[in-house]
Amino acid sequence: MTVKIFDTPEVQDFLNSVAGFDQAGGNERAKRIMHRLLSDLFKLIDDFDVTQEEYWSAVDLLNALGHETQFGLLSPGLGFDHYLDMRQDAIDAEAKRTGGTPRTIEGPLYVAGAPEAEGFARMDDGQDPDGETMWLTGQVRDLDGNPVPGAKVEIWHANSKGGYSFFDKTQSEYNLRRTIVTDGAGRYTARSIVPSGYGVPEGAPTDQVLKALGRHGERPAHIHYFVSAPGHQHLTTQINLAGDPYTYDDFAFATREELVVPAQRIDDPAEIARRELDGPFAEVVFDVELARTDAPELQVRHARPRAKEDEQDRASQLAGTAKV
Ligand code: MBD
Ligand code: FE
Repeated sequence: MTVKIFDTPEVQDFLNSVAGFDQAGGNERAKRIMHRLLSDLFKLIDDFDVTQEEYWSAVDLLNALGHETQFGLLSPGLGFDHYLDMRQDAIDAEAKRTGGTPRTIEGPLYVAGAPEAEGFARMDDGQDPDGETMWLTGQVRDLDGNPVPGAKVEIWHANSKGGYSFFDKTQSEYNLRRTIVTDGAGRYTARSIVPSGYGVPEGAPTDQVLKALGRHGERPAHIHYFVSAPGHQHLTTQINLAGDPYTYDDFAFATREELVVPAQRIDDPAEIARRELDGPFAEVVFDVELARTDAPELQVRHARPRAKEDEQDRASQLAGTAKV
């Protein structure tokens, strides 16, 4: 087929009308972005001779994604989350904000309001029969190596089946989700279970998209972190456990070399007794370095709709940073 209509005055005028350029109301940025988005898509339809069948199957897929609330899952799969990180890294570099533990994507499975503890928390509810005990610990420091006491370390991860509490209704409330405030030496410690990797549900709309690209929907075993402290830059990151088949083949593109951490199996009875555990365990050590900043908006996570979080929570977080 040789039909090409995109560059005709009719189509260009049509795009201006669709984007509301001839209307007084609305939002200028929304209009400009929509105009660009629709122009790119209209041109694509022309260039690839997209058929009626292809177009309407795409509409159907978008409906299915929305119906199953999977846009937040497809987003990292299509690289948007990592691309935003790459841009944020570049923005930080331009502003001479360098150093510290690297960021990586938040993902779609955070839930606000997890129980808070000082220094130590047990994160698992003891109900996962396949859960291997994990001892997860580390120190939060500034870029000069000084410990940061009182830092907030929010941790969330999957169970032995790769499921997250709240989204997986078989788990108890806030299972494997805790906020730990670092002790006087800047340390945090959690007793939990070793997470398994996550897999996009077979046959789900996100899986259909990935399959069409010849890709899989697997993530390696990983542990999510938000780390914040007054006077320091908020950090969103994750660690990927070494040795997982997907450690370097993550469908969500979250792996960074500095964030690959071994889980070391320990069966020395003295070490078991010292932690008051009942058997061998896997130890994971992850130290975090935070850059200093006086800017309140850099001390809190960016706004985004999150489970159980509302705008008021953010307002009080921002107010909290101004105090110290
Ligand atoms: C996850 O656990 C996750 O962290 C991401 C980014 C996507 C899907 C599942
Ligand atoms: Fe995750």
